[in-house]
Amino acid sequence: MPNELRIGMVGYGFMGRAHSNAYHRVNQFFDTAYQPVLKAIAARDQEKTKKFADRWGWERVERNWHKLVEAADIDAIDICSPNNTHHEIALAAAAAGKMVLCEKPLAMDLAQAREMTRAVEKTGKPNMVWFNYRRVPAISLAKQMIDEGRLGKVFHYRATYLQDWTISPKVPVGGAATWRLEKDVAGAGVSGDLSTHNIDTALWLNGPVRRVCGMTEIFIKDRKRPDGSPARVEIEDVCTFLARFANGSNGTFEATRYARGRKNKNSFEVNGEKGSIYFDLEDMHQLQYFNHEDPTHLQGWRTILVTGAEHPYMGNWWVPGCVIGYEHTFVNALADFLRGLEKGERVRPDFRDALETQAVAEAVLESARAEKWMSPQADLS
Ligand code: SOE
Repeated sequence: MPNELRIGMVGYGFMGRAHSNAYHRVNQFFDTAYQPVLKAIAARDQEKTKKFADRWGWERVERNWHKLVEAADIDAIDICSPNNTHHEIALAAAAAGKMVLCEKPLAMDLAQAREMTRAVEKTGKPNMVWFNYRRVPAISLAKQMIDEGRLGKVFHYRATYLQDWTISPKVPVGGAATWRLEKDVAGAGVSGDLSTHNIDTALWLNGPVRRVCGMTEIFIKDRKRPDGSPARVEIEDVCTFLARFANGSNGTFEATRYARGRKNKNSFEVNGEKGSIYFDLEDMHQLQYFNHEDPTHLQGWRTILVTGAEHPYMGNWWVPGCVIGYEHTFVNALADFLRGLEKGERVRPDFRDALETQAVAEAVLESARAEKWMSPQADLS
């Protein structure tokens, strides 16, 4: 009989759906000693929350997130609401002794991220930040290959996160998905929303970043709110930066919502002494690999179809060749979290890892403002 992990979730948007789906699916595909129970949900609009709860099988709706945090029958608070709510909810949940799971980016800024990390660590309970792309099997395979030494010494790390959904001046500031353009709600622009995904993956694959030099731009400075009133855009549309990693490699990062034709191109290439790898989320079941140790007459980039039982997570899904998708990365992440609970092991990325990511993102913005190199300062002291 599995142990119950009773979840209280805040938010019903894009991530509310992705997480609800993961809570339902995880025990159907992974054997874990813990089983999530979709206990209660709270979000801003009661009517919509009720509809969401019915559709996704949440047992009850609470009037607000405070009620979730206070509830004795909830073990873990999952924060899927917009960025400006993460800090307050995480601190309250930690003070109530709950486990905390939080969507990315962890916080509005580094000061908040530090406080949140201290608070959840004080509870001694597990915590996690949903940087789901680590759980793309091809990205996990990249990590495995790097750890196996297949690339040797790394020289270059090159990441992009390209989208195109804000090019039209008609996209409003504020609203269901467009709160991402509102400074008071999102905290930052693409550096928080997109670069943090690239940074999390890079820190995982290539280790700490020592120095960054950033450049940002706001292409459309005047937009409208959903009610038609004028809104000045205060967060960056594009964020490009150079990075020096502690392992001596050089990195380049580019995130934008103005790359016409690119919908969710989250990609990276790593070039090492012995080989290279390349990944693109728009072809997420593949990993490209160049092995310099192949006989010279056979050398060339090969495409690994990452769908076999020998590949990370894939033994829990379908037969070889049957691909999985975006939503499965959340199921995989949750499976890892539940296994961590079972074994009493740290599951990453946690708040401490997300704090490191936040520190890099903040250093990039400071660097862009000051037009000089900066060092990320994640320290908790
Ligand atoms: C932005 O468009 C967004 O929805 C991000 O917020 C998600 O984190 C990303 O994975 C997909 O794009």
